[in-house]
Amino acid sequence: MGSSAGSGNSYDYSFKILLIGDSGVGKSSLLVSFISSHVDDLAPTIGVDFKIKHLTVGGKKLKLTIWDTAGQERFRTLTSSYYRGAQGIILVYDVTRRETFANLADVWAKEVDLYSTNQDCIKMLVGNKVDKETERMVTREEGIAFAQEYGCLFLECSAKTRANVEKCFEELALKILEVPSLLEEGSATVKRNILKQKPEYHASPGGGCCS
Ligand SMILES: Nc1nc2c(ncn2[C@@H]2O[C@H](COP(=O)(O)OP(=O)(O)O)[C@@H](O)[C@H]2O)c(=O)[nH]1
Ligand SMILES: [Mg+2]
Repeated sequence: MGSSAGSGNSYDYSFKILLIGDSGVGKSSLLVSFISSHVDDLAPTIGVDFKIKHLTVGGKKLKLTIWDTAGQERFRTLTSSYYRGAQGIILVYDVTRRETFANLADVWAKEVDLYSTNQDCIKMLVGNKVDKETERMVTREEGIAFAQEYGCLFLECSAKTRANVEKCFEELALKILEVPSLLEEGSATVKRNILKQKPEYHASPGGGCCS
């Protein structure tokens, strides 16, 4: 019931959401955990590029296109196109690995500021793997402090137990819905009109790759 597959899905808004953070923090697992309602198999994942999830938040029907890396974060080579046009960015660290938390400030937050095309883009800091409480190396208070300093939302979650996973995407979506400029970008009506107005496309004679 309520499957999000198929083309018959209508929606009020469509948003692009990114997952970023060090390799191994659980970005792909969070995505899988959110998309499918059970996580049997938490093997290390290779990237999936993106997945689409339909959900209703705040009375609005949303289509979330959630982008995951294909492992390029290992080489710190996420490109500007990955960031382009995102309305929401989820910055993930592993609460059991301190360096993944430090790298958010040293690396990822800087990239976000450099590349994100929308100034109003909503950011959310997520401390993952809270099921491994005995191995915790980053306190909840430290997470809150960084989120305040950086001006973003904050949650701790577990892709394994699914604790707070849905909440994380829903709170982000709710916040995006409060920002008029982001709403406009994500509006289904606007998108349809742009498509209608698009002039006929003529391929360049030489078969050039750029459009
Ligand atoms: N215990 C636990 N392990 C997790 C959790 N999330 C991910 N993992 C494991 O951490 C490893 C890396 O996860 P992955 O999703 O591939 O991380 P990514 O590189 O950020 O995409 C995998 O072995 C997962 O099974 C979690 O919430 N709890
Ligand atoms: Mg991954």
